[in-house]
Amino acid sequence: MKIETLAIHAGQHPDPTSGAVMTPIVLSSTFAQDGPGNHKGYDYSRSGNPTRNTLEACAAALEGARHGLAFSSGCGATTTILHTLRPGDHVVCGDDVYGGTFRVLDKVMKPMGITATYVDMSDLARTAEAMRPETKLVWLETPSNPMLKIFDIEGVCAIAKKRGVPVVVDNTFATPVLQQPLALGATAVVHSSTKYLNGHSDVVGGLVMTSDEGFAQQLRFLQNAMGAVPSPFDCFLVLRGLKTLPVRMDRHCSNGRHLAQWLMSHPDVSRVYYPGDEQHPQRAVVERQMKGPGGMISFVLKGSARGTVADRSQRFLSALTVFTCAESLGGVESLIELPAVMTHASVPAETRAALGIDDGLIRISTGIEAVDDLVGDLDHAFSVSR
Ligand code: P1T
Repeated sequence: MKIETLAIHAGQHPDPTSGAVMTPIVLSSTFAQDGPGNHKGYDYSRSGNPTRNTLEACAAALEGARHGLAFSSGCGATTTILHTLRPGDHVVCGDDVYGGTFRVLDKVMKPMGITATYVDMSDLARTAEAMRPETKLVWLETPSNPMLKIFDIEGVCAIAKKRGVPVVVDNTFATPVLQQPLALGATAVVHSSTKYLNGHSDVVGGLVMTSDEGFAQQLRFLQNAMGAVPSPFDCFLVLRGLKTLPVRMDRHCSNGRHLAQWLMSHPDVSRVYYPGDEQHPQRAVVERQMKGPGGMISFVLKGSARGTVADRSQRFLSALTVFTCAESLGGVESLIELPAVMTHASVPAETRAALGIDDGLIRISTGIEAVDDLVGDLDHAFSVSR
């Protein structure tokens, strides 16, 4: 079945007791046992819950995976995966990742003896050079947050596979509608389901999908042992959001394309980072591995006589009324932020500078509103911020 159908039906059947078409929210923390150890497949909701299992099955189907595991946040999913590692192990990580992913590697895992090397994976030779005998995990985001770099998933997986190292791809920005990392050789896919998968900015959640039996078993153990599980209510909301994911992604892509083209030709913009840009340095990879460019755009304003570019960016964001200045992305509403001050403040200033995350860099999550209203809002902010 195609992804539009799977998003609505995978893992879902009318409830056998009532015929309810929509998956019931099973809030019970515990489940009756006919006798000790004799139960209907559920004993305690941290270990397993019917609403969560339905979400996990649907999400797995969308990524073409055998297993799905739901977590209380994207960071909870990331942290749980990183706990498959042991002191002395090493991670090769894409150089441009969500600030919270960098933070957990640098501030939580490093003191536990798990180190990471950050590498621009658009250079596959440098990626191969970063691998060490003790490398036990490769981690990448593509498109990356917030510079929208594109990495060749198949190329990175080939390097890792030669050494028997698993590859985890954070597919939050692309979603399975636009990119399917498991089919390109990745061991597992991780999502902040807070973003496009839920799509309505009313849940914090994470998901991991994999077809690797050993990895799935390890994660299932850690999901229960570490306990970063989502509530059944949140699982229901993400499941509901998934039903419209393919339709929403179409609109995120078309609105994003329109805004990016408008920004690229705007005299007040000095630089646009956008996977759909025909001049994107990884254009060939975008065409090969993505079905569409997504709705994320980063850009830099030109300065004005009133101060630095960063000052102008602050004025620009404050002048918007349809866009909301907020962290996060992937919701139906358009959001805008300054990564250096907001989502990527935990990345050291010199690393940010090396990556191009200038203090004035602006990141847009294009929503699904009427695109003319979005253009009008930006146009007004350009004028008043000059
Ligand atoms: O926020 P949480 O659900 O814990 O997910 C973390 C996370 C993981 N991976 C990517 C690519 C992400 O973008 C995020 C969260 N990002 C934001 C909150 C943001 O505004 O970029």
